[in-house]
Amino acid sequence: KFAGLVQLGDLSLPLRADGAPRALGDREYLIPSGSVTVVHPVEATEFFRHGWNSWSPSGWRHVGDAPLRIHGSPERLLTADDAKNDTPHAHSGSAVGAIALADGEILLLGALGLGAPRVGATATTLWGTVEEPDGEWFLARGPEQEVFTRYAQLVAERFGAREGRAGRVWCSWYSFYEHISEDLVRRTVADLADLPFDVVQLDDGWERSVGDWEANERFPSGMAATVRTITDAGFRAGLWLSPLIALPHSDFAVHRPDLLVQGTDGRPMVAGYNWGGPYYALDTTQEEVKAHLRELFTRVVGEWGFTYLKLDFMYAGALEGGRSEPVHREQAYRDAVALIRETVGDDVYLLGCGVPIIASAGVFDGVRVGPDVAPFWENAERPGDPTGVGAKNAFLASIHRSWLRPVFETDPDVVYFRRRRSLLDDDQRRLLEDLATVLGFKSTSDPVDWLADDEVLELRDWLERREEVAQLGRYVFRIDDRVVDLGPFV
Ligand code: 9PG
Repeated sequence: KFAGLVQLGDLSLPLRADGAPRALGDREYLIPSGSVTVVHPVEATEFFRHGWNSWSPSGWRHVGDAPLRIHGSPERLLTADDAKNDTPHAHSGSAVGAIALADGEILLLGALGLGAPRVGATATTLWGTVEEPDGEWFLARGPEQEVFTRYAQLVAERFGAREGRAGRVWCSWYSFYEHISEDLVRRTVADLADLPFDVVQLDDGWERSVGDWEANERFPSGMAATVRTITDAGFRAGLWLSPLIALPHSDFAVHRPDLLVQGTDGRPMVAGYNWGGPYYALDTTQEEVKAHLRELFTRVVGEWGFTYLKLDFMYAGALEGGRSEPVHREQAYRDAVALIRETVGDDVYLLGCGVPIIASAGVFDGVRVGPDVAPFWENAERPGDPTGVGAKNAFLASIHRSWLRPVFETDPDVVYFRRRRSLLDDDQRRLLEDLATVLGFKSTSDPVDWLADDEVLELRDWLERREEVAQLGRYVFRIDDRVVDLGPFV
């Protein structure tokens, strides 16, 4: 155990930890994993809260205000954040947190390990805990962007960072939702053919059931034929799957409930809610499940020919529950993704969605860093849910994760160019465009025949541009010669 002072530049702060801190530089320390408390020098200030999975809320809050979290719905909390470590009356988040100091600098505590690390703050302390010790803590003080970037670089060093680049992606979800078919894909792809997209990605709607990853009746020619439709037009073929979950009525869950993570009641554990009900998680520590995942991904990549995969609802593989092997939940998750990566090889682009963020470093090429966008700004039916679909929530979460760019490509979700079938005004459309430019991931779902001529031009121009982006402040960026202040939208 350690109790003493750490020197961070001209600040001398009391620290209690499970082991002695080791100075990295003038204003940086590595501290053994475990419990950490550091007394910070400002009374009332802001705390940076980092959400556990892709959809979880991230952002700055005044310590005197109510904590940033999902309130009022245990179902939403289970699906879109780390329900096990929720602190209804205290500020806390996953893996990393920071305090804004009076001089404009920050004090950051970030985990360089798994074990569901948690970071929180009170008016006088910044604290860290873990469910299971792994790796180390990074404690640093300095200018905001510099310190976040330094943390991201250390995460990349510890977990690895991949080279995969998505390029420009067309995704079926935010126009057609589940109503896709091979005919619709054929027509849509034909219209996209002279636009500079790299990937055409089919989203949810092709499969027999979540859990049963075979083509449904709307894809009678099979998935290999649909891949040919896409690749013949000159695009990489992408596919959505949520391989670690199964719906209760799926053949998988009905026939092999023993392969699911078990609840304390001796039934499969509910891992979250979507598609109008609960879903279960596969117990990825079982040999039969590993064999199932190898077979699935060999088929999707080797037989069907997809080279870009959006793997969704992956956090379900990182929940606490009854597994056959006693491995920590975040390690079980990472092992499962590593097995998928090993099966598909290095050249397949893996986009993680609904993934635990830090545990996905080094295994995913890209990661969704916010909740779903929608063609409207706010969802009035879901007040108090910062993970509710909508452009505002997607923007707020994503912009507070742009610092993750050294770790993987950061996907803020699609940009809308269409004015029809959308309630977004021109400023909001432009905001999503700039957000995607700043985060470095360009995608849209607009079918060409939903776009007016000037909207097609705007889309083409944006896809073709290779902007220079520089960050000038927390929400201020320079995109080529234009200074863009996103602050007014926060
Ligand atoms: C397909 C969709 C799209 C989308 C994904 C994901 O928090 N939630 O309950 C929640 C549910 C669904 C959801 C996101 C969050 O959508 O993000 O892009 O692929 O699945 O079903």
